[in-house]
Amino acid sequence: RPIGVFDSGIGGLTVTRALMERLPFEDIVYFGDTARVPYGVKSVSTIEQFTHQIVDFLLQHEVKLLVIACNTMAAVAADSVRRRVSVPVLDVIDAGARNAVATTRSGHIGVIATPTTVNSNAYARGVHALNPEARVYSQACPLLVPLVEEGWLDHQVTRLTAQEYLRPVLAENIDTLVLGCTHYPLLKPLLAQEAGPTVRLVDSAVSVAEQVAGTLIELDLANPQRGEPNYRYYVTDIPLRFQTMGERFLGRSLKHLEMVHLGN
Ligand code: DGN
Repeated sequence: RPIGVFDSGIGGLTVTRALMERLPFEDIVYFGDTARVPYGVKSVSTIEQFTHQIVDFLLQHEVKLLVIACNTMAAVAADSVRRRVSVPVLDVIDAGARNAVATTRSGHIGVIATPTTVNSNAYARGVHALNPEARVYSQACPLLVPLVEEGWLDHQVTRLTAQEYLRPVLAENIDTLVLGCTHYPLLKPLLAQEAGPTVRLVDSAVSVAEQVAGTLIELDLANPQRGEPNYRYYVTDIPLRFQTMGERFLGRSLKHLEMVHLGN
């Protein structure tokens, strides 16, 4: 049975990529709600309703485990998804927060994310549940998502923007910086340079892939076959842009892409 991965749009493909690299024999079904992205500006009840529709769709595909790849959905709807389904549900925020606590030495952790994720305080809650002494300094970076989607991954404009956003968190002497948005792994080289050698980056996509690997072993759910895996992608809007941009996010060609309609 496949792993189900979902996101409000295209960004969750960075999580899918991390899963493909960490678990090369697992089948994956990806769902991106491209017709209704961005979720960040919507109310909690709307985001929950959309999320439940996606979860129901993926359960029809008999997924053995769900990964909430979108930080915004994880921040708002992870608990209600866990109450609804019987398969394990892992999410980028829980995984990123755990990894940050394991990584930091000074206890000063920076988090960069979209405004909705920062306002939800979900990373800080996740960190404090594990280490109440830790200090979390969050910074919303609304301009980074469009810059990544434009493909300006090593561009002077992106560098200056990152410098502006990072200045206040770096001033807090952080030793760990959480990339709390699906799009930021593509900026890792630039962010690592701007954060400097004393700051370790925590990639939520890699963190959740590691958690998935552990959970599959723990629950004896790993695919025993060692053949070519099956990857499928479902989106809710015409997938023209998804195809070209998706290959950049995924780092490989994107096949078996289909548009579907979710009920309202
Ligand atoms: N997927 C969203 C996140 O991880 O926060 C970012 C994309 C968006 O805001 N449209």
